[in-house]
Amino acid sequence: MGVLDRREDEEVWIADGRERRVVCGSKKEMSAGYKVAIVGATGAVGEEMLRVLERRKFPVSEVGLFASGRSAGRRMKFFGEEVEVRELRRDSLDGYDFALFSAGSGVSREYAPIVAKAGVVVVDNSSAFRMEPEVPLVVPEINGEDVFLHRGIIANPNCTTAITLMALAPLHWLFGLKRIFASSYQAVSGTGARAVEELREQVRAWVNGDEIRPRVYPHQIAFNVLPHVDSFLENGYTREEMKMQNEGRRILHLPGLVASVTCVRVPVFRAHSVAVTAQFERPPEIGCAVEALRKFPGVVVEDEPGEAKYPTPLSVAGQDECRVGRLRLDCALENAMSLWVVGDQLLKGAALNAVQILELLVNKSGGEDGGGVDLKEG
Ligand code: NAP
Ligand code: 2RA
Repeated sequence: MGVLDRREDEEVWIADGRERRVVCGSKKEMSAGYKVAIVGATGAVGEEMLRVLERRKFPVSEVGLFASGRSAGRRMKFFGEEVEVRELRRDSLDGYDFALFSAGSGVSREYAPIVAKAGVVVVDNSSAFRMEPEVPLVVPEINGEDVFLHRGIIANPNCTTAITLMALAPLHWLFGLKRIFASSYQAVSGTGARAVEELREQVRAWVNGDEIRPRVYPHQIAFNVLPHVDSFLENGYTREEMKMQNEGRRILHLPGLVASVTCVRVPVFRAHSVAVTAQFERPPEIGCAVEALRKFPGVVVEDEPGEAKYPTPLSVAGQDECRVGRLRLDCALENAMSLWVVGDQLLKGAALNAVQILELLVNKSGGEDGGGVDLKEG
C-alpha cells in the first residue's frame, strides 16, 4: 500500500510539546508517531499488546520487542512486517517514548526505574509498583485523570480487580460502595503462556489415558478447580485475593473499602469470571443499577437469566468489554447487590487497559470505530 494514497488519513497533533504526524492504518504508522517498546513481547500479555496497538491504530512509528535471551531472534508480526525480538538489556529502551512492561515483577523492579529515568514513560503490568503512592494505578474509565500524576511509571491494575471494578464503579457512584465479597473463576492464561500449554497437554493426556504431571500448578488443572491463585499470606488469603481491597481503594479513591475474596483457578483458557456481592451505604435499586451499567463505557449488560442469557468466559474471550449479568438484590445482606461479571483478562485486565493508558497520555482516541477512552461523566 503506498503511503501517498492515504494522505487524506494524515493527522497532526501536539502532545508532550512535540508535533506528531501520523497516517492511520497504513505502513506509515511504522515510520511516524511514537516509539513503543514491549518488554515481555513473547508472553501471553505481550503478544496481545501488539494486537491491541494494531487494532486500535495507536500511532506507532517504531515498535521494539524485548524478552529474555530465550526468545532473542524470534520474529513477530506487526502491521504485516516481521520484527525481531531482542534480549532486554539495561540500555535497550533508550530513545523510546513508551515502554509497556509485561515480564513479571522482578524484571519491572530491575528495569522500569532505569527506563523511566531515561525519559521513557513506563506502563507496568506487574504488581511491582501498584501500591507505590507516587505511581498512579489506573483503569481509564474509572480514574483516568490519575494518569497525569505520573512521574515516569504508571501501573496497570490486577486483572481480576480491574474486571470487578468495571462493574462496581458505576454502582459505587450511585449507592456508595462499602464492602465486597467475591469469588473468582480465573482462566489459565492469567498465569501465562506456559499454563495455557499445560492445560492443553493435560486435556490431551486425560483423553488418551496418559499420566498427568503438573508443572505450572501444584495440582492437575484439567477437569479440576484450584482455590489457589498467587502465594498465601499470613492472614490466610492469597496475594491475589488481597489485591481487590488494596488496589480497589486506590482506583476508586475509597480508603475505607474492604473486600473478602476467594480466587480460584479454573480449566478455562481465557477470560476471568467473578461472582460478586457488594454492600453499599444506600439501598441499591436494580433499575438504576442496570441503567448506569448500560451507560458505562467498556461494560455490556447481558442479563436475561430466564432466556439463559448471561456472560460466560467463552462468549467474552477476545472482547474488549466486560459483561455483567445475574444482577439481583442480595437476599442475605442488607443494602447489597449480587452480580456476575466476566472480562477478558488479557485485554481489559492487561493489554487493552495498558494501551488505553497510552491513549490518555497522547490524548488520542482509538478503537475500530474511531472511539477511544471515554472518561466518566461528571
Ligand atoms: P508469560 O506468558 O509467562 O510471559 C512472560 C514474558 O516475560 C515473556 O515474554 C518472557 O520472555 C518475558 N521474560 C521473562 N523473563 C524475562 C527477563 N528476565 N527479561 C526479559 N523478559 C523476560 O506471562 P504473562 O501472562 O504475559 O504475564 C506477564 C506479566 O503481566 C506478569 O507480571 C503478570 O502478572 C502480568 N499480568 C498478566 C495477566 C494475564 O492475564 N496473563 C494479566 C494482568 C497482568 P521469554 O519468551 O524470553 O521467556
Ligand atoms: C492471574 N491475576 O490470573 C493473575 C494475572 N497474572 O493469575
